[in-house]
Amino acid sequence: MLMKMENILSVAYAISNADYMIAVTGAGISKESNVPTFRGEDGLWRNYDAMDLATPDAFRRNPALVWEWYTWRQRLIAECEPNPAHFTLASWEKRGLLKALITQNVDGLHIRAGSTNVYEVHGDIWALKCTSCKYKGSLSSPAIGIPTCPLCSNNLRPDVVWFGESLDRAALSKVYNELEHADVCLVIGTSALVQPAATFPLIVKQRGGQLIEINVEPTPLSSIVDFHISGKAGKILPTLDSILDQQ
Ligand code: BV8
Ligand code: ZN
Repeated sequence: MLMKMENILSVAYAISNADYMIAVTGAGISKESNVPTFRGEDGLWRNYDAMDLATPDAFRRNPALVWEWYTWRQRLIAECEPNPAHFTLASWEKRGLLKALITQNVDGLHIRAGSTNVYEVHGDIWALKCTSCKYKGSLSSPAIGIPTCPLCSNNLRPDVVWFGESLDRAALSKVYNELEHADVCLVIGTSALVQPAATFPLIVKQRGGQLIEINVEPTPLSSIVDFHISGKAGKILPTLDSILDQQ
């Protein structure tokens, strides 16, 4: 994995001189924690495409199947640990280097790594909400079958954002507020294909901010970022951290 030294040194310089650095992350940052991504082989479960299962229609048609998929992911995530990429971002937040973390991941690994100012824009796989009343709850272990509402006995669903569903308005306005403040935005492990999250880095760029992309492959964003570091987040972020320590 060739990391052009001058490239990573200039990225370290941009990070250490940032006034308000934020990060936008996707499934790729949890790949080294063995959480499957949504692309290619990873994105398949029993030959069902994740995009087909993560929809209100799929749940209406077959709630048991959708819950089987979420239970499978919960079991997997329960066995996973945050990796050095998650821990580096958490330590940068503690050192005041990283102001906010916007993630598309529902695995909760950023929070388990110690990050606090985290916006889980697509929800949390352990959170629950009722399909008919206002009940909200959370699971401490993987679901068994279809959980039912303790208030109205209707089916509960994972409190995540499915395709075709809008993101939480209140959370979204806080996210836009962070994007408007940022002068540096790390874009880590996302294919930048799912809206509106894929637009978040563009808002920083349009306001004159710098974009630093970390990904094992190019994405639709790679043509507009200021720096693209090709490689695994779990290797690159600790390397950047050690360079920052030497400065
Ligand atoms: C909405 C929660 C209003 C559930 C998720 C046509 C045009 C534009 C938009 C649309 C359109 N038609 C429909 C839409 C809207 C749709 C959309 O964007 N569809 C896409 C597919 C075109 N968006 C929505 O529906 C959103 N709501 O828009 O509401 C509205 C409503 C109706 C119609 C119009 C508008 C809601 C989207 C949220 C859906 N929920 N997750 C769950 O998880 O169960 S999305 C889910 O998939 C993830 O949260 C994430 O967002 C996305 C996957 O993307 P990534 O995280 O980037 O992961 P991916 O696997 O794709 O890529 C991994 C990357 O990591 C790769 O680049 C890889 O190279 C890299 N990588 C791998 N290993 C490493 C690495 N990088 C670094 N290190 C490594 N080791
Ligand atoms: Zn209910």
